[in-house]
Amino acid sequence: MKLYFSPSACSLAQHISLREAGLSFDLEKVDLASKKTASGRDYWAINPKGYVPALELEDGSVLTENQAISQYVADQRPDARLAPAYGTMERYRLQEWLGYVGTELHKTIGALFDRGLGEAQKAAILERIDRRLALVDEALAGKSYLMGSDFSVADAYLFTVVRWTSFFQMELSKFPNLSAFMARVGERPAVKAALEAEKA
Ligand SMILES: N[C@@H](CCC(=O)N[C@@H](CS)C(=O)NCC(=O)O)C(=O)O
Repeated sequence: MKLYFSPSACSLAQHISLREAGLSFDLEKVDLASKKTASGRDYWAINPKGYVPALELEDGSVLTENQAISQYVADQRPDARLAPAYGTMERYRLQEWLGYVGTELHKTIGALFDRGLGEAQKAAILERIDRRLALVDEALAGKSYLMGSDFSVADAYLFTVVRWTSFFQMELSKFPNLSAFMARVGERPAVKAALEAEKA
């Protein structure tokens, strides 16, 4: 398997999950501006969507979309307990979180990277992010992770997109459970290894 990634982008979530699952995989960096991979290939030809993450499977086919790749990775190693079993109510709960992180957080926090934003637009986005994060903070009360005591692929995704708030000097201390979650996840060996590898 090969993960196409860009440092600190949302592909960090699947990078973390691959390490948490103990799977063997290759990494290839993508320059999102030029759409070229580190080995000089045209990224459009690998993923016609042009964005990361993309996971090249053993048969050469390519799987895209954060939520699909995260669940694919988790299902390769059920013993790692990164996702509850298919068909259980708990699995739908995980998908509920993946959907929330993907559509309500990833795309809202990610919008701040747009340099063309006016002050009013930025303030409206920041207010929306605050409301979305407050819900996560409440949900994490008394829990180590979104699903309870087991770290899941949804946690890897949440950690990845909430980490971007530091690029915008957003204060997370008003969300004590979320702040503790970020520190807890940041201490996981697989997370440290993924961050280190993306820096290299
Ligand atoms: N719907 C996609 C969105 C992925 C996405 O937003 N990727 C960003 C990085 S976090 C990207 O590669 N952006 C560059 C671009 O769209 O050209 C998913 O969930 O996987």
